[in-house]
Amino acid sequence: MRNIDALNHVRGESVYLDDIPVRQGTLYAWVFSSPVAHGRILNLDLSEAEKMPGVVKIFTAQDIPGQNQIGGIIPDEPLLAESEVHFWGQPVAVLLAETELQARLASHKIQIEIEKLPVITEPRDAHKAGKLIMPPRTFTLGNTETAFAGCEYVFEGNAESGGQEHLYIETQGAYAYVKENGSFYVASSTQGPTAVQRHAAVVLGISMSKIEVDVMRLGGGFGGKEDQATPWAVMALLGTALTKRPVKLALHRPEDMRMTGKRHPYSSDFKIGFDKELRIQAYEVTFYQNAGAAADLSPAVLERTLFHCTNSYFIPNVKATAYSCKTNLPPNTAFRGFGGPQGMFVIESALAHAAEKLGLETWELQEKNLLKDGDEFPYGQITEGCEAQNCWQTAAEKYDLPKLREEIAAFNQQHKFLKKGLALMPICFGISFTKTAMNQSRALVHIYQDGSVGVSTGAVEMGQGVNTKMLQVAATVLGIDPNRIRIETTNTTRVANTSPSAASATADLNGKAVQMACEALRERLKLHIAIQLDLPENTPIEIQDEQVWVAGKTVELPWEKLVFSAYWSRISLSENAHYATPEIHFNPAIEKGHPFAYHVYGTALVTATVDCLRGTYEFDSVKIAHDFGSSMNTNVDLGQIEGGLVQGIGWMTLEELLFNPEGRLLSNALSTYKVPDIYAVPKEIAVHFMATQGIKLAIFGSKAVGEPPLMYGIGAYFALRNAIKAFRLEAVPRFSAPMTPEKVLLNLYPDFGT
Ligand code: LUZ
Ligand code: MOS
Repeated sequence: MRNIDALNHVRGESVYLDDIPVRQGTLYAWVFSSPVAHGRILNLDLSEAEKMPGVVKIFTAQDIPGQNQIGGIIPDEPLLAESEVHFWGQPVAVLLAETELQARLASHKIQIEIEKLPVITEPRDAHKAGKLIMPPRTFTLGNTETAFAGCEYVFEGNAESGGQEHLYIETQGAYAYVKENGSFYVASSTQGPTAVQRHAAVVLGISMSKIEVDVMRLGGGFGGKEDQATPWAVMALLGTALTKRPVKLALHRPEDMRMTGKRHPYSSDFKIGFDKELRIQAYEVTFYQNAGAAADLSPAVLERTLFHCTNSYFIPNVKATAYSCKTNLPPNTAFRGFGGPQGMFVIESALAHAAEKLGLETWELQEKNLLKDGDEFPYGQITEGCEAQNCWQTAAEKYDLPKLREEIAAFNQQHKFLKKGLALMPICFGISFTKTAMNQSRALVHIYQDGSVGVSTGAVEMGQGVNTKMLQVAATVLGIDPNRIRIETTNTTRVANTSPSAASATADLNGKAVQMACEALRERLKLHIAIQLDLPENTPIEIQDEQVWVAGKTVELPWEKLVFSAYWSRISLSENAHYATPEIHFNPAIEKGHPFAYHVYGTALVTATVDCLRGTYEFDSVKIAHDFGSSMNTNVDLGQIEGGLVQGIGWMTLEELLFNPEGRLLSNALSTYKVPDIYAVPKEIAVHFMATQGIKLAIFGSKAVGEPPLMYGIGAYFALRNAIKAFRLEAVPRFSAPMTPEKVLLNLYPDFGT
């Protein structure tokens, strides 16, 4: 089935936040933010700004009627700065004016006096200074100390990975107005409508029932709107509460890039030990996470780094420790993979490092240590339905790995200044929110009198195609034409207490709820048929292709007639279902449990060509064998693989966030922050759909697909590294991502300029 938004998107008819027609009297907001990364506010003078044309109101922390608090996991983050600022771009005041330009011009007249305080931008510096978001966490399996003592080979090193700007095409934004009687409406570009509702209630000092959050669709989220859509929606609501006028707040790109958090940069140390047969016996790793100036989702991201620190390998003795370090950067947040990719980059670096020392190819170590059924993860879950070796072997065979290696060797023989590199990248990603309680969902399904259907869930459509999947579930279970079904906006008055659309789990969680609601309606309609037709008990009844089948024969009762007759018999045609993922649990006191419903596996073969005079490179091909379970929509799923892969390649190779020592973002526009464009996309992307075991906790056996493919991008880093080494045998590039063309060049010619 084609993505239901496809035609609307290409016609430009899909409605995003900025397409919502504004009401009469709407005010436009502009956010005034801190011009330094750390300091004490000595004086804030709004008087000149207030006199500017069109300005209606400027509000600060002092105008907040409830609590000035938007922290999610830890209450450590004010909506608006009070006496101190902790990052460059931290919101301090919000200007409301008749036009956005007027609000923006007035913001230049705000006078702020700040006493500067020392700025920390690096996580290890924060760690040294004792600035931690929370106490460190450690996952252990077996005993690394005794295991290392018995190892034949032990290697140590470190690895760094950079942050990543989400660069959703639609920037953060919200539109709020008063309904009546002290209650409010807000349209928000958020992945987490309930997060907006909850924090707005706290800040406004009213109950959640007085705030309706509505989400049509997002122009991308990638985790950047899981938690960080909240402040902008709350500011719009606060502006509305203070002026009684509608307020629109939509960030411009430079403001969005400056004020919002990104993927967490990590700095890590590793130690890895092997036995004679090159099986990994022990692995110790310490992660220093750059959390930024407040907790945001960092504790959960840190946890997922620990969960995925061994990627798709079995390691019997593991000790993994992670520090969430408080720095003066915007609070870093969820980003596709949610700390998992950062953990995987380190184990892949450790394997590449070991291979280099042993004079082997990395893939020899990777292949030997892949997970299999019955293996234990460091967090206690036992591997079931493991596809790690299956994906690896399928990729190697289907794409003829030996031939690929020969071709690359031959190419490298023939070319002096062009060198190719190959890397294999296996992945293993756990599906479920690691916070067990968040794995719940609801759906509300109405069948209208004419046989058409409206479906509401907690799922937010952000371009990932979840609405298409929800529609497929409803159409399949009800046995009707998809054209009869409308997927409604995500709205807190229809579906309450939503978990954010995140963790790759949105289709599973909400799809299960849609399935349950539709099954209940279907059974009710069948009972109605049995009564109407006076059928003997246990007569098989089916509703398929909009027809009723009794004991295998159609009866003259098309869907529309059936629905109307049920309605006329006063049967409820609405159903609300609740789903909570069974089987999962986790005990953080001992860091053990069964946190994931299942795992997704895959293997990618990544080939790059480096121009060894210029340091530039291209990705020739990425060939993937991916574990989809039984994919319910191969178009949508292929789109997720391609998009995730390219986003991962961007993170690992092109996208470089630069902050100066004062904590100011230098790469604050697309002229200085490079995201993959069409030329950066691999020339060939091949995806082999592995029809693997249809996991029952996946919707219709179709495995979650959002985040896992991003981690194939890690292979791009190692493919480049191998190409560099093909040019200069003795090169030992540091494990430091992104591998930008500049860094490639420096690795090719380390003595240049000295
Ligand atoms: N968000 C979250 C996530 O709150 N918990 C998670 O485990 C998670 N995993 C991936 C992406 N977002
Ligand atoms: Mo996400 S990183 O699943 O919001």
